[in-house]
Amino acid sequence: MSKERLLTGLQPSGALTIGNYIGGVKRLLKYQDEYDTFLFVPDMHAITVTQEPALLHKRIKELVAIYLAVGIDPKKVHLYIQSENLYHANLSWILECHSYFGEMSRMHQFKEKSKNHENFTCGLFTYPALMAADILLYDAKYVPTGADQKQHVELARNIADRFNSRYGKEYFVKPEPVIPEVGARIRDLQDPSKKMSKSTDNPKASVFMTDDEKSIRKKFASAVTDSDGKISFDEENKPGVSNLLTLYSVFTGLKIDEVVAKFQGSGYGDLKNEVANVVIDTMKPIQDKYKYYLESTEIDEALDEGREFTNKIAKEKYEIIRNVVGLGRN
Ligand code: ATP
Ligand code: LTN
Repeated sequence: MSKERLLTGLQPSGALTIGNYIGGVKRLLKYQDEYDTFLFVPDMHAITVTQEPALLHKRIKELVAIYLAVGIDPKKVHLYIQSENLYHANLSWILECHSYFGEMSRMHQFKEKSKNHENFTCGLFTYPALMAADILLYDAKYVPTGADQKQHVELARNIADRFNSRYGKEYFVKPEPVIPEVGARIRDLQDPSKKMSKSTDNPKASVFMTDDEKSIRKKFASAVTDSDGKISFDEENKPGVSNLLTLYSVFTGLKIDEVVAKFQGSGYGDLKNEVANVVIDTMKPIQDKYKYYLESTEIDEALDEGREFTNKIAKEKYEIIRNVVGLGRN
């Protein structure tokens, strides 16, 4: 039996944090064996806000190198760049013409991102139609994302439904968002009331997958804790210490209770040091591979293959949809 399709993309908006690793990238390793997996770099989404062109090119490549370094196998996964497939933008236009101003205006991300700016782009507003095109072009059934993207996947589902009923056939598969169960949410090291995020302004707040040993140690050493001095897991009253315990747990596979027991009688300094050790031990081999891939031709080979493969599928789908809505000659 053929595998079901799963599709996702991570924006090349900055280096990935260990939060992204735990909550996003690591999951992909499991998916690549279970599903027909499409993994792409949504670079066209990135330019909805201003980007420095040279830096964007660099980040696209770095993101693909990270994927390969953690063990994404391009023999199993279709790995490609959104802008190298013109059908995404073409289908996006047709979908824009099948979505409503009202529903787009209700997207939380747009409301959030446009709130503090006088000048935001039209692309920022129509972004969910492009995201719907990314998904619907490939008949993807499952779309793993962070909770903040759930609404966009639901919109894609609604657009698919509307399109199918308007034209009287299942032209598009209705996608389902796959949101991780309340798993480990890694917190900001300087303000543990927030989640650790790649687009932080405070360099001490996030540990990046590519940080060297010295900076990982420094960041954990200066992580905000509390003045109680006792190691226990209490996310509400001791968010900083609980975050460190969570990190130790996810990086070693030990249960939280076991971690708490292990550190009974230790000080915060020991805990920070040990967390730094397990993070460094996990990241070191990934970083070595990352450096290797950045210099190798394997990135281009994987992306060329992904581009050829996905262009064929996307073209077929796009031609059907173009014809169905009455564009061009039939
Ligand atoms: P940005 O700062 O650009 O908004 P982000 O670091 O908050 O990015 P996203 O791009 O929103 O991350 O999410 C990418 C993936 O990483 C998602 O699957 C999300 O669930 C996961 N993720 C992000 N931050 C964390 C975190 N702190 N802990 C666990 N998982 C996370
Ligand atoms: N909007 C997503 C990135 C993204 C995506 C997609 C994810 C663009 N197109 C299609 C899943 C499926 C984000 O900002 N994380």
